[in-house]
Amino acid sequence: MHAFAHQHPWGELQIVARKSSRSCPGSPEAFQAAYNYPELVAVAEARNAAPAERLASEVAAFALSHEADDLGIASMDPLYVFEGYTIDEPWVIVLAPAHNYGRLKEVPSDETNGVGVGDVGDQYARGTRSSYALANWIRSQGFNAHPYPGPSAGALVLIPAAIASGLGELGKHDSLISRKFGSGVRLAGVTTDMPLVPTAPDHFGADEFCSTCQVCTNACPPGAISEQKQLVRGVERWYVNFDKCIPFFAEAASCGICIAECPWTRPSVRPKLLATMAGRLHRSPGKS
Ligand code: B12
Repeated sequence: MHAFAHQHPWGELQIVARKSSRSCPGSPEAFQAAYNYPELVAVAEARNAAPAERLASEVAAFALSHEADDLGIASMDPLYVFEGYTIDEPWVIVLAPAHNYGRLKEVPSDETNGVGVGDVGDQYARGTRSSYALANWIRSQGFNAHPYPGPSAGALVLIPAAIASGLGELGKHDSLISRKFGSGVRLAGVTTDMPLVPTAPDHFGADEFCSTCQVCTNACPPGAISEQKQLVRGVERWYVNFDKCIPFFAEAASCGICIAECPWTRPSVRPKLLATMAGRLHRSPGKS
């Protein structure tokens, strides 16, 4: 079930990236906790018979008190599953542990003793603990549940599931931008057959903002982020050239410049952007 590298088409890449981040001081310890998978408990025989609305709010309360800073719920879609894998459970809960902005700004860095990479590791570790705790709580209520944590998240493609669940919009840098944390957010998933209620998608203007913003495009050292949307597998959307991104990522022993530099990630700027974009969407609702 887990995200072991040899099970994935991009497993080789993950091994290279993990090895190179080991050469960054401070990062092995930070990342170790993300790969510390607890045991999954057996599914209880007695099922919690509460209605789906009640179960969904109990899931949210549990997750928010177990290291998720936000969450969303979506119906599972085969589009969220890597080719060659199946996920049978009908619901996906996407958990969002938020970055510490100051520490995220240090990725990559030679001078900070790997501290910035440390926050990436710390948030992955929180996602691992949070998703396992939630999966085990759901199992204790008599339903099946599987966690998808860490950098790789197993068979689950997290960003489209996160967007469908209302956690945010796809940014120009190909990562999720959330209303609450900007791009400074990690993701982890839990799939389940517990009856739930989906949370609505959230459109707050990040997509429109990205179409004129150049910050991540200009900040990306290998110039991997396209200025305009591209046709990707039949859909027009933001595009990152990973033939440029990945070599830099590996050589720098991790990188998070695009998400750290994103104006939405800056805590002092985000509220102003939300207000500006709310006004713009209100004036041109047809475009939203
Ligand atoms: C492989 C991988 C990498 C590889 C390759 C990058 C890539 N995107 O393919 C490398 C190592 C280079 C990498 C780098 C980074 N990654 Co990465 N990566 C992944 C991983 C494991 C799989 C992504 C994947 O398969 N991509 C291949 C295909 C599917 O990519 P794609 O066609 O471009 O599609 C992407 C998006 O467009 C979107 N998407 C796909 N289909 C659709 C359909 C629709 C309709 C929409 C709207 C969107 C959408 O999701 C895809 C995932 O990025 C995910 C975890 C997961 N299981 O989802 C994390 C993940 C995407 N990475 C993440 C992050 C943060 C990063 C980095 C900033 C590094 C860092 N410091 O952590 C950089 C940013 C690079 C960039 N600009 O995207 C986070 C994103 C969090 C967020 N805020 O959105 C994730 C979700 C990990 C996590 N658990 O939090 N990553």
